[in-house]
Amino acid sequence: MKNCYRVRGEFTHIPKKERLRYLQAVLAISTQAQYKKRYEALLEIHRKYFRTPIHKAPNFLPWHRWFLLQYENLLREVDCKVTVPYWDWSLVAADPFNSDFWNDAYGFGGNGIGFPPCVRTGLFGVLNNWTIPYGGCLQRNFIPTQGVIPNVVAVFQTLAKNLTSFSDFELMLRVNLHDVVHFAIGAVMIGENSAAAPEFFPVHSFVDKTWDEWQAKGNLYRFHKSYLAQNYTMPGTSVMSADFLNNEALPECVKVKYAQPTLGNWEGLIKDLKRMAERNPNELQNLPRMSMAKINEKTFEAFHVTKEERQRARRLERDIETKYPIDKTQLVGMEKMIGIRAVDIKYMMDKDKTISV
Ligand SMILES: [Cu+2]
Repeated sequence: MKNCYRVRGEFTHIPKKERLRYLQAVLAISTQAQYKKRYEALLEIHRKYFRTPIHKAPNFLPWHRWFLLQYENLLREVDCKVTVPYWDWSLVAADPFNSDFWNDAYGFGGNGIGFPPCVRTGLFGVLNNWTIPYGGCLQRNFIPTQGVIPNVVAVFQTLAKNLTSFSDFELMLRVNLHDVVHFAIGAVMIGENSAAAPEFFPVHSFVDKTWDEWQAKGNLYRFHKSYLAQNYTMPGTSVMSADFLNNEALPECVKVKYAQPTLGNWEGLIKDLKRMAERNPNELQNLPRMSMAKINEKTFEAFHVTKEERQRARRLERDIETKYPIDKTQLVGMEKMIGIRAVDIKYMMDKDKTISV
């Protein structure tokens, strides 16, 4: 069993049967007596330590990797084949709330309705009698969808940060990407009780995947010195950051691997974009696409982002924005979700080839 990986797939691209197995396991741990206490105790750790370094640079990434694993372990007591799938919101950045992720039957259910904005339908809705610790109904308050979520270019530009820019990489992933997505989903996802929202875990699984990809650039990336230098256990845990740097060798012989989604026609285009981001990230400012909304000041407040970090996040925000915004009416098919025209990517790649020849 030593070489068995826990493979985490992209939620909207894994078979419906697997999606259901995952959701059923989540329902089981959150409602059945033999798991519920431990489930709630786990969520409580996140709530209790919300304002500590677990949401700041020193511990954010390894702490949440640990947290994901504890949740996954509990799910696997219900169903030993389950892993925590990730939601790659960047692939649906232009219209995130029309993603199949929010499907009532095979997903996490939709937006909240009324005041308070209770989710009504789906497995975690009022109509299914699902509740959260401390909160009654699960609440969501999707903010209007015009290009609000970090897109693939933003993710690739984050990944393109090199070793010496670790602190920018970490800040972009934590604030410009992660905090913004929490805020866009709204309500429960904004506060201390956010882990009570079932979408919290697929959202964090993607954050972890992104870190994992950055770490794959080399051992100095994977075993970053800022984590190795810590000589304390992370808040609410008995482990250190250094124990959670390598998904290939987590404590208790666990190995985690993230599977890429199959994207058909878009697969090549996305790979091209990623290559370009690696080679010449600034060039991507010239790629026309739907522009991202500016980070809402309330997002900074909700996650207690420091003044210095806010200024840096604003600077980084400009780097990942396009000089040539387009609107949705110019897009067709999958472009409407991803927020970029296929023809523009092709044009940019051709130009890039001519220059590098
Ligand atoms: Cu989070």
